[in-house]
Amino acid sequence: MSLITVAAAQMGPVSPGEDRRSAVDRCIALMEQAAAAGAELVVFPEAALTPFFPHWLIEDEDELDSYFETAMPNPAVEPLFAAARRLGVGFHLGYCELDRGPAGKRRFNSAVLVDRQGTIVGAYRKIHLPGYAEPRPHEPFQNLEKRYFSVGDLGFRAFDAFGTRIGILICNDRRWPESYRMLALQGATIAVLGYNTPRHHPAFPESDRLVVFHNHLSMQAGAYQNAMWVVGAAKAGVEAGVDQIGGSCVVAPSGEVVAVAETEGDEIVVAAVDLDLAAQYRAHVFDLAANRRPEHYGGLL
Ligand code: ING
Repeated sequence: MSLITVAAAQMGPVSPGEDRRSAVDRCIALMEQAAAAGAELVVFPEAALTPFFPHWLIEDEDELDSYFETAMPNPAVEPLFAAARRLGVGFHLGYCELDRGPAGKRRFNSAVLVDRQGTIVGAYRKIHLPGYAEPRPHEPFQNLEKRYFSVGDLGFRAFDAFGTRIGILICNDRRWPESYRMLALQGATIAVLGYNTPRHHPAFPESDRLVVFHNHLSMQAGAYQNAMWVVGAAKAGVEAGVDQIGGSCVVAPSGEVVAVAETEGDEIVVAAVDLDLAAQYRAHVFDLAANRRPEHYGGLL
């Protein structure tokens, strides 16, 4: 039996004006709870340090930049890395990244995977950016991810960490089967992800009644069809006027939700991840190497 105890660290709203230190202190408190419950890996949400600002139009460049981290770690986040080292707990953190590389100033919706020594062992930049670039003033809130972020340029990758291979996804990625498959083809046994998901879809209100179902359906299907565990952590509750779902969970390779949040606030959701179960499903149901032949798919997949 090869077990890793993981925790999805669901967060309630990060209020506009709540400074990074407050968000980081909440993350540390959740990490301490998770460590006390035996967790070795804690998964924080997408954009864990700020409100999900793509929900409104920001036209001032400096104001927009204020929601981004220019380095990871940095002085505001360092206490979380220090807590990880103190507690011997690794973590995934979603945050918004300002990159000033050779390609100039670029903004990404990003995440890092940090091992139990507090070392960054993996990084990812969100590829499936939902929403739109031009604001829709008639809608009650926006999703301006296509305006604020560049498409991630790091690809889908699995990282050697915690004695296995762990892949990172971010929010909308979890709805696309290709996301999990790209990780599974690289040997990932666990996918970790955070999300900010409104309860209401302004352009498709007919789907609102199914938003919680679709959240778990996406992760359950991804887990089962790729013989992997999926750990999803929500930023939940009414944040800057937008009601976001919780439902943070741990999903087994069987597709079963083995642990799920009960609140819409700060809450840890702990489960023992059995890597042997992923191996069983890979061996007996989804043996990608033996049974998935690209020629079956006309070169399209
Ligand atoms: N949020 C939402 C998500 O994928 C969304 C956007 C909701 C798209 C519902 C489609 C349907 O959960 C982010 N941040 O991607």
